[in-house]
Amino acid sequence: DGRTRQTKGVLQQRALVRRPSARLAEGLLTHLERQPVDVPWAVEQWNDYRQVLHDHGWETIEVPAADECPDGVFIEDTMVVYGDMAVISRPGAVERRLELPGAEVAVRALGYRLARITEPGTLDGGDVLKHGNTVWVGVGGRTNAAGVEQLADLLRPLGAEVVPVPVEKVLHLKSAVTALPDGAVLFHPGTIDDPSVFPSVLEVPEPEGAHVVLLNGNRLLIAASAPRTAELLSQRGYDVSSVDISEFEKLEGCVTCLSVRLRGV
Ligand code: CIR
Repeated sequence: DGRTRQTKGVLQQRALVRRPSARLAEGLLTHLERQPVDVPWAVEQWNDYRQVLHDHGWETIEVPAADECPDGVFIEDTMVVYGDMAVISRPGAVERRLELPGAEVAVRALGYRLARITEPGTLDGGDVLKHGNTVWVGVGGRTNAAGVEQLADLLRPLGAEVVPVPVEKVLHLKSAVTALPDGAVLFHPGTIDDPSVFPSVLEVPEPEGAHVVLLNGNRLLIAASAPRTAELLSQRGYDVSSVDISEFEKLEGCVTCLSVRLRGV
């Protein structure tokens, strides 16, 4: 169908990405002090990130750039994709809502059914962690209780169980935790109040190491700022690729939020 494609017998996975805005340096900050951002260097880092996805079998689809949106590169926040449905988010930061139309056009063109988070709900894609049919949603930062309820109502018919997780110390749930292919949730102490909501956890030595992108099989993408976590994961049998995303980290971004991975349905 329109959402998955077979190329030479291999499932073609696709990821949405959005080129950094020339105004990237004006991106929102919540927990960090503003630092100068080198935009040309950010574009190089973004190209390297894209390249790693390509090298691991992902086709990257560029959502039209939104130069008026400094945070547009953090495309993951614009939607939640589950099965054949793309739920267009309603970012908690009003400034970021201009990012939605372009993202919506791109995901609709790939054949996904669309739904939306609506007022009074707010929800950022970065607050949503999926593993199997469990969908953990961070509440308290950019996402509110109404946003979580709406997402639960939309995803329940698809068999998902939505579990709210309080988030206070970090911007998004996925700024604190992500899940390995076996479901173990990576976390760094102090970023999440109650890791016991997750059935299986693995503590990592660096806060930046708690974010990984699952490339395929046992291959992971991690930020270059987390070398000790990369080592730990290698020892556990994962094949780890590191990319330097320093310019995005200055804006509270991480490896997950730079793409929307479409794993097919
Ligand atoms: C923001 O504050 O919205 C951006 N500067 C960073 C968003 C990062 N997104 C994410 O972690 N999912």
